[in-house]
Amino acid sequence: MPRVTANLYALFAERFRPRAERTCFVAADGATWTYGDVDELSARFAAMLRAAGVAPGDRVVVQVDKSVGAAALYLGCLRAGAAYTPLNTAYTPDEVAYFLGDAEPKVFVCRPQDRGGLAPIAETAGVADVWALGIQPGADAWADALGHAPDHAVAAVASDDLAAICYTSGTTGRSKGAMLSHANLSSNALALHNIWGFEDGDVLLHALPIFHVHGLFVALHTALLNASTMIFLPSFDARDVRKRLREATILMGVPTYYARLLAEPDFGADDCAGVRLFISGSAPLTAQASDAFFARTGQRILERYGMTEAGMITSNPLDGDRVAGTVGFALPEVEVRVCGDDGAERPRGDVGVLEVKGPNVFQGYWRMPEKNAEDFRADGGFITGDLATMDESGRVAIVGRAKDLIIAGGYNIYPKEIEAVLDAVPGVRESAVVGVPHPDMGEGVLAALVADAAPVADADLQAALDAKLARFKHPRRFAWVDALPRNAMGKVQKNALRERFKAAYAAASAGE
Ligand code: MCA
Ligand code: AMP
Repeated sequence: MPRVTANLYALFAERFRPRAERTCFVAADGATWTYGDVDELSARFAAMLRAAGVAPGDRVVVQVDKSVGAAALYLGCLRAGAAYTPLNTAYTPDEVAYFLGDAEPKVFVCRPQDRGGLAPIAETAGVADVWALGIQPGADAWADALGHAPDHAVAAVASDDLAAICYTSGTTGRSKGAMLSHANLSSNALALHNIWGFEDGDVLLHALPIFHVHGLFVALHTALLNASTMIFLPSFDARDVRKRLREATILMGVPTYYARLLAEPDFGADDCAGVRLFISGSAPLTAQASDAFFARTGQRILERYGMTEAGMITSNPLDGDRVAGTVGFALPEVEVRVCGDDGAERPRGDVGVLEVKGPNVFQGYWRMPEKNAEDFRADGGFITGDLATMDESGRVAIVGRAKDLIIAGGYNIYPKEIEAVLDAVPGVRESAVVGVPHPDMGEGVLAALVADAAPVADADLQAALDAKLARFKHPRRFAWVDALPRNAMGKVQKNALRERFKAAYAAASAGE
């Protein structure tokens, strides 16, 4: 039954409206917006969306730089009941074409500088409206929104109606849209706000991108629920973050953020005096990094684990032991189990695939019934593809991945997608892409290739990648081999490739 109160925006508004005069966003240049300002700006974006014919359930695809306007557009979509569909700004026009064709949005919002190139692509995909939204307050679509009278209505939705579709690449090479409902997002936000002990006066240092779950949901939602001030930086820069830490009480980041803070030789306890909580996730935080941070600052980073399809799943405790190398315990109302391929639970301590069930688990992949049939158990448990152990107390450690996935700087990179591009280059017989240890990004991308005759020039491989895939997915090294190592079943042994090339990759990357 559709209800206004099921709308995630209604939950935020209930929490922050009594504190409307409080500062919501502080931008990098010091400009501020109160909660009242943001409430009104999102109402103007909602009015503009409605005027464009966006109805509840319609998709709005957004590929823009981080700004307060972009955050207000997201909130406007929630108010209008639209399914917000964010895209990484690094995606190429080729990748954007796929997302527009798949999501079939009513409106596509891009950066002003991309509009000329992307508008024809949107037209081909049948998108009715293309808007440009830049970072300049009051310009472009932001100015257009200001020309609309605020429409404070909040769409009535059912709790399982879609609030967002977040694309994640896939092991098959085709990106999948994870459908997240209002209840998925609100249950997760409430749980995190509770277990991380948000309190009055908390200030969040927000340096994450807002096109992924970490920055858009985990960080933004918990702060909105708390009517907290967010120091809203356009991206992560270690020097800026270090400076702004002095005004913050909480920092959320991927392990690369902590590696980069530690790379500042004199970074230490003085920088963190006012911070009560450092949180890490999206990729494994090594015990070494956790210990080094503790030694330098006296603070133990709280590591948590999640994924686009389920938001946050486990977390180390706020009070109690934060154990390096573990991701803690299932969130309240979330059930995790470590299973064999048959779905039967493994004895405690054994390695298996982590499965998750609960109000956080998504509604399935957009228009992919066959994937949904594969990835869900009959009881609603979702098979994460992460390898884990669980001890007697329920504490989980992520020990590997059953899925062929590389995580660099907190971004997921699926080898299959890169192999498909490389295999299509004339002169390449076959390729295998693996992740090898990288000191800054966690993992780095390496491609092993077999030539038809002679190796193809790096520039030709690069040109093929440039045309198709976002820069962060590109292999940083190409290694030509006589043959790919295969097991008896003919499957490429990626572990063998990883072992073979990790030392050479580390040596070549040193000092980069
Ligand atoms: C940039 N580059 C990368 C990455 N980022 N390469 C691999 N992996 C990356 N993540 C490349 C660029 O293509 C460029 O290459 C060069 O590095 C420098 O780019 P630049 O933009 O200057 O990089 P940066 O500003 O130093 O960014 C690195 C970063 C950033 C700070 C680690 O990527 C970041 O903020 N990551 C956060 C990702 C995140 O939010 N993940 C959450 C996903 P070239 O010079 O050759 O062109 S949500 C999730 O995973 C789940 C739900 C969870 O649990 O949270
Ligand atoms: P994404 O698809 O971008 O949401 O990335 C989700 C994946 O990131 C998970 O399936 C894990 O493989 C990985 N991940 C997230 N947090 C952690 C963590 N704390 N430790 C290890 N892996 C993590």
